Amino acid sequence: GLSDDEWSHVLGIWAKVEPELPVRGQEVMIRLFQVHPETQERFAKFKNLKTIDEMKSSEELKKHGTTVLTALGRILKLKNNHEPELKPLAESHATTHKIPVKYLEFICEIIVKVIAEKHPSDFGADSQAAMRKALELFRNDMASKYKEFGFQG
Ligand code: BLA
Repeated sequence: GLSDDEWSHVLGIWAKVEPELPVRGQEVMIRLFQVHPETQERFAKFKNLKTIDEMKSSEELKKHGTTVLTALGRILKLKNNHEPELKPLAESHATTHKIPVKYLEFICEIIVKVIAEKHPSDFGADSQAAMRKALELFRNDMASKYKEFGFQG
């Protein structure tokens, strides 16, 4: 797990992101689809969006981005005790969506980059390192739950 100090870095920057979750979520999803187009294919409802403009004007995509960052925020706030929140998410992602751990790595990296671009002065090296560590904990625990649900990830 993370130390108290690391968690306070993580939750400190998250408090700055929270007022703007829908727009940051939208940016994260668009960046994910741009950098890793194979991820877009996983979404029946988004795979037909061709241009960045189409992506930007999709209310559904913005809604999904909000869902993603809201769920992530809840998990981060539980710190090292995220298991109850993680379990149903791991189950849907293992059995219904079948999302490889690699894709979780892709989106986590993009989340760090988007926050770093928008909050350069509030997201210094220590905070970035703490956030990466928290996201790694999230991914590792997702990966081990995946296995419990019979998905190799
Ligand atoms: C749906 N993804 C969801 C839902 C939540 C998240 C809460 C709706 C409830 C559910 O189906 O369990 C949460 N998604 C997250 C989180 C992250 C995220 C916390 O991306 C990242 C921090 N899911 C992934 C990745 C992909 C993905 C990397 O984690 C794709 C590359 C796909 N999530 C995905 C899909 C759905 C979903 C396909 C269903 C979308 C729908 O049709 O509504």
